[in-house]
Amino acid sequence: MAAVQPMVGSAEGGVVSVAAPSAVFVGLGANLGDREATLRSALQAMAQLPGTRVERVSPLYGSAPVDAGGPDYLNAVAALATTLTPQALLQALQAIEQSAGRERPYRNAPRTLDLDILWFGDQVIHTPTLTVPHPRMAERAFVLRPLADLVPERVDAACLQAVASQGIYLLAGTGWAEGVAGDCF
Ligand code: A4P
Ligand code: MG
Repeated sequence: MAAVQPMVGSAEGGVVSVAAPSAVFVGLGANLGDREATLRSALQAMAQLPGTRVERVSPLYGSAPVDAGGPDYLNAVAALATTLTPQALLQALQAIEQSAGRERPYRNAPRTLDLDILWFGDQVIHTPTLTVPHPRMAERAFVLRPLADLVPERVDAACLQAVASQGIYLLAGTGWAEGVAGDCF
């Protein structure tokens, strides 16, 4: 039987935190503004969330827009450990997107910052506001490549091969996020 975890309530009465941290992978993307500075600020903001550590950050990639227009993206993936619940983390990530000036004129519009929850521990979530694993991650080199840098054993070689034709290029090793993540690299 699964252990029952102590929970912490929010001012609104919802559960926002549990005792044991979950391993979470967050996809970061930006194709407007000072993209690298925005991604670094986002990592710093994630590291300051309650009960949250940024454990590792992937290398930084440039990528041509997939199913979208506009300038090339910068993309990366961060591995977090957090005691926040999935919904509380989603809300916190959306607040970080907003503070980076995110606008949503239409689906897949160019954006200053996009933060997507890829995996949240081994949870499978289907709510009106949150789907985990992220439903489009397996189709996207800009997610799979940096994810494979962090956890190669969890990214299927055939899936990587299937997206190999998508335009993606390495821009910087893990040093681009120096000072934000823990000491894993
Ligand atoms: N939502 C549901 N599940 C999740 C989740 N796992 N993580 C909901 C985050 N949000 C999730 O997202 C719309 C709604 O999805 C949210 O309100 C949340 O409740 P959004 O970021 O506001 O809008 P969006 O951009 O239209 O959706 P999304 O899911 O971010 O788009 P995609 O599918 O991720 O595509 N090409 C390159 N090269 N690099 C990119 O980063 N990104 C996209 C965005 C398209 N093409 C790209 C890139
Ligand atoms: Mg998003």
